[in-house]
Amino acid sequence: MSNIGSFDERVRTFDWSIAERELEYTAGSGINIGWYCADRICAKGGAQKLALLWENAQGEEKRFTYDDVRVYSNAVGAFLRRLGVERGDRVCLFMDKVPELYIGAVGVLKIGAIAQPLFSAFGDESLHVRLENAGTSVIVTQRKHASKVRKILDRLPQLRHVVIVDHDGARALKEREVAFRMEAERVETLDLCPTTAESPSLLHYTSGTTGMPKGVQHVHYSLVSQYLTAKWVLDLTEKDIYWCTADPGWVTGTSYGIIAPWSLGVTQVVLDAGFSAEAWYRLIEKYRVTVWYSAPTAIRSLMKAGDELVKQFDLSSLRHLISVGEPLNAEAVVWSERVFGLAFHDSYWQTETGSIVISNYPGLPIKAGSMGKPFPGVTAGLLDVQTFEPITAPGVVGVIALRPDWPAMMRGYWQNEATYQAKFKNGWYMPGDRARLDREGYFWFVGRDDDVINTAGHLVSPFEVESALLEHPAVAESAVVSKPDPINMEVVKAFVALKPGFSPSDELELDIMNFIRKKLSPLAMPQAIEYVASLPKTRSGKIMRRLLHAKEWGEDLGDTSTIEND
Ligand code: 6R9
Repeated sequence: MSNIGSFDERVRTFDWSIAERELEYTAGSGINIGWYCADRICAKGGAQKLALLWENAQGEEKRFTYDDVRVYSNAVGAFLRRLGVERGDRVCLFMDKVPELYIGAVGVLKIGAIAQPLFSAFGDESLHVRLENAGTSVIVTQRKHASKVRKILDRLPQLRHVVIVDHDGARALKEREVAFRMEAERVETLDLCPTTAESPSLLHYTSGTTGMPKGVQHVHYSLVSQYLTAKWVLDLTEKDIYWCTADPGWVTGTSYGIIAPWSLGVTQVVLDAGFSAEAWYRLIEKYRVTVWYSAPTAIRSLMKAGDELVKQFDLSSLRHLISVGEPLNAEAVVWSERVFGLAFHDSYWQTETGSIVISNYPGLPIKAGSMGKPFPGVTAGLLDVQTFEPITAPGVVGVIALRPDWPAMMRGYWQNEATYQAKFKNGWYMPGDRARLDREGYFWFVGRDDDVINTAGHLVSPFEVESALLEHPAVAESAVVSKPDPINMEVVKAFVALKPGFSPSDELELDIMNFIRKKLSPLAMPQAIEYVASLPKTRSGKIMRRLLHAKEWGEDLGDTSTIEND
């Protein structure tokens, strides 16, 4: 079935020029992801092929051919240029999974601007921090999200325009707002920005342990990795109907939800709706989805919905399943094999790596619970957690380390060189995760090497939640840790000490939860709040999150000798 041939053979003969040749790219020439995702496919005879099969929760449907993607991305590019957007400017895409988000990203890239996708459920504070940090000059959004932008406009003097893609014209536009209808005109030609390999393409914000979210800077050359990993790991071919369930607010939704499928000329399906097991199976049945890229939380939710539901649908079109974002538990692999007749293949990577770096290859035996092996052309190993010396013995836990030499590796954190440099040691890049290696070179994920919370595959910074909690009138101090959860793997839990004059109550708990949901996002909202008189701190005054975390997970508390107030 597969594109990839023998894995061992691929490793022996690997060279990134394999992808460059297929993309007809030669070093030093121009490369523009936007052009590759639309114009090139049309030029190769794919103009009438379907690029996007879209539907939403209300049952509205839309179809776009590659020629539609080409002309409408031209329209977006031309419109932004008229607004004064120039090469290198940051354009934020803040929308639900509407066609304007996918095609808009292609348009932004065509004019050499930097696409900054942000998850549409972000609240005003999450949005503000990221727009301010990036110095974003234009935000493209929908009516339903515009109020969040209005709230922070005063604090964002550099944000020149708020483009609304579904303005009905009936209501008055507010300050800095402009209306734009992507499908109003087929714009046949657009001067493509002559970007080259190292020209910036996307800026994706991701959460870290300390400090505010970091903007991960990618370049147009990332295409080379995204194209080849999609071909070999996702096993995408021209005949496939592909469904990537990720939102382009996160990296999976851009690398493998826009760039990879469209540069390969594949037809993809997008469902702009919340999760429902029934709706998901119906979508697969209706569009005859063949390749499905999803995430462990979704798989666990499907498991919970039961085997009987699966039987009500004809899912026989499916031929390859891949998962990303969190540890894929062995039970989920065994379950998918039983109900779909296909095992989910794990893939491991992150915002910073831009493309898959470790995975279960098609054709390579799956060890349920393992992430698989490094992609050919990616050198991965483990380093001792203390000395950073390479570990070769099987079974020993170490930090994952990668030689940063594949095309999609980030080029930096936006205006944060120190944090970027701190991710490297002796020529290795450390993604911040721990794993074990077995005798056959398979990687087994152990956990994060930091305090970042992975809830339903989305990274949440405890620091960001703690900072937001402090803005609540009742909160004196707080500590945020993860708490185990059967579906989402982890959820956010907050320990809160109240200011004098406030007393614990269920009402206050709800109020605090909602406060965070609105300010940050539903993902960052604590699912549990525990009131405490004070928080455990080190003698130097640092909150001991580690201790609270260990309690939540029923782990050994370790060395507590530095605690001030037991
Ligand atoms: C693509 C994406 C990255 C972090 C990563 C790790 C966790 C991702 C995983 C996995 C276990 C897998 N992660 N894939 N953990 N097994 N297959 O998810 O990017 O949002 O940046 O998250 O997610 O901790 O470092 P991002």
